[in-house]
Amino acid sequence: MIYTLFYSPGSAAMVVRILLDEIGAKYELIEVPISKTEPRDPAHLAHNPNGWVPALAWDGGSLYEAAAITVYLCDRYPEAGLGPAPSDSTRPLFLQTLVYFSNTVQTAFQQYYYPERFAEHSETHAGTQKQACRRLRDVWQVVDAQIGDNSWVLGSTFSALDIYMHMLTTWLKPQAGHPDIYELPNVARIAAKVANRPRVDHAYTE
Ligand SMILES: N[C@@H](CCC(=O)N[C@@H](CS)C(=O)NCC(=O)O)C(=O)O
Repeated sequence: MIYTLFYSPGSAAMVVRILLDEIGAKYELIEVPISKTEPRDPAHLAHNPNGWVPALAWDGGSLYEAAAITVYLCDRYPEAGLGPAPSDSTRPLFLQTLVYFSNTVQTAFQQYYYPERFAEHSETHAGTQKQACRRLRDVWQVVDAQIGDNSWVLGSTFSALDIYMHMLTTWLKPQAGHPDIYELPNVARIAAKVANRPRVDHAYTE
């Protein structure tokens, strides 16, 4: 099977690209425009009507939402060891954290990067972004406390959560008022280990 990944460098599609690499799956990357001003590629819209990346397509199916694709790939390729099986004792924490990343941490980033989706008038956008910075600090603190002294997000086992979290840290802009990763020592420790993985390094430095 060959997957098609609708993709943009540095975006939420990075986790999917890296998971495909870690799995050893065959895929083609289709780089699509995602800026606020550019029209969307119709082939991309056919798989995600929102015009967001990632969208993953294969012969006979497709899926969007980074967290959903993460669960799909982990379950579809259990031999890659990227996520716990449904019967595993760490599965609840895996699902909870993945949904928290997608639903809460990513939403706080969206409020910063797309303030016009959260506040009607342009003169209120700066205030919306300031509020997003506070929210980012709060929600990242929860992640850092959850990790504590653990080696990986899930505890003692590396998983797709570590790759997902590393991707989220690449969106932090301390110069814009986001928390600095060094305020989040447990997050920083794991993100640094993930960044050193050859497939992650390759995807981000290409
Ligand atoms: N909930 C979606 C959000 C994906 C998302 O926001 N992707 C961004 C890039 S990081 C995007 O495509 N932005 C273009 C837009 O929002 O129009 C997911 O997790 O897959």
